[in-house]
Amino acid sequence: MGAWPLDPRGPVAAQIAFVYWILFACAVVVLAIVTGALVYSGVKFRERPGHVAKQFHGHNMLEFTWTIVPTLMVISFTVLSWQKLDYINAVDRDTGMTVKAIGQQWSWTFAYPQQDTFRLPDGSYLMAGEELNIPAGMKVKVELSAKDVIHSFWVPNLGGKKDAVPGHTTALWIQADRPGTYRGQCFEFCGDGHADMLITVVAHDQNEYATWAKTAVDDAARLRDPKTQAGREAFLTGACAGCHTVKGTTAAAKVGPELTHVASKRDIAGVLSPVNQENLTKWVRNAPSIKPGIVMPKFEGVLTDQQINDIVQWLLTLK
Ligand code: HEC
Ligand SMILES: [Cu+2]
Repeated sequence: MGAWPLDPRGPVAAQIAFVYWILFACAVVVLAIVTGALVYSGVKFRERPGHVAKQFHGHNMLEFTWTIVPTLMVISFTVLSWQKLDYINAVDRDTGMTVKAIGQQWSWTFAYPQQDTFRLPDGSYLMAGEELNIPAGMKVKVELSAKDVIHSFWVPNLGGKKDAVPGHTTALWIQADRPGTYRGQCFEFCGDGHADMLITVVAHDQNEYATWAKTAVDDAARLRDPKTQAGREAFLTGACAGCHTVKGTTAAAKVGPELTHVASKRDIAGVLSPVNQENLTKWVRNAPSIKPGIVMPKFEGVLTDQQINDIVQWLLTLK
């Protein structure tokens, strides 16, 4: 059914769907009884030739019933919700793994635990944008924070939503029953790019998770090679990362195409080939002169020649 809360693929979503269906069923029953009684009385007691509509006031039994029954219903809903909230909010109970999700306009960055599995040769730990990879069947605590404005983390098939607030840490937990890809969305309007602030959770078979982590760490290490560090940093901290995605880094924006494997492409933006140092330099210096009307601005005069060269050297490693 897609990214829909009533198609639960994990325990938190399942509990929420359970409460939803109970409330929904009760609401339908109440609606049927109330409208049924209304229509029945309207027809049965209406004024018509040979029948005068009778007026009467007060009926203790009826009034007692329609006070007590809704009160009991509301109390049971409250008790039920409290119970489920206790389960949903128990982020630290039997947690298998903790990841940090940092929201910024307009993407999420995920920081994996400081464990050997996620350790890069330079001593840092795996961080990546766009995709959160977890083992299936494991309770994963997600610690939320935000860099600029309030965002909200929501992957409907896996769990409830929670705000990510600047200067504050909040947390929720998710768990996927089976391996698969689950889509989510920032759920707090956070500016122009809000609709593109997507979340993808990929759940791997527990036996294959270590293999995924190894590949991700190797890729990240290649991206963080000290020889191309200057270019990588210029790319990630500058304007480029505001428009482009490079998997395995914090660049996860969607305005321009993904550049994860740009060095293996046959051409640049369909107009310049091959993809080599000379053409990439031309492109980054002044893309609009090569492809008029595109959103990507020229960087000639904005970045120094050295910075452009560094960035191009790094792009050339994105095979
Ligand atoms: C305002 C958004 C924006 C910014 C900032 C931006 N780009 Fe782009 N970039 C684009 C768009 C849009 C395209 C696609 C153009 C097309 O194909 O028509 C593109 C295309 C590219 C391509 C070709 C991709 C391909 O698949 O062929 C490269 C390489 C590239 N950009 C590198 C950079 C670098 C390096 C920077 C930073 C110095 C940067 N971009 C900054 C929007 C942007
Ligand atoms: Cu957001």
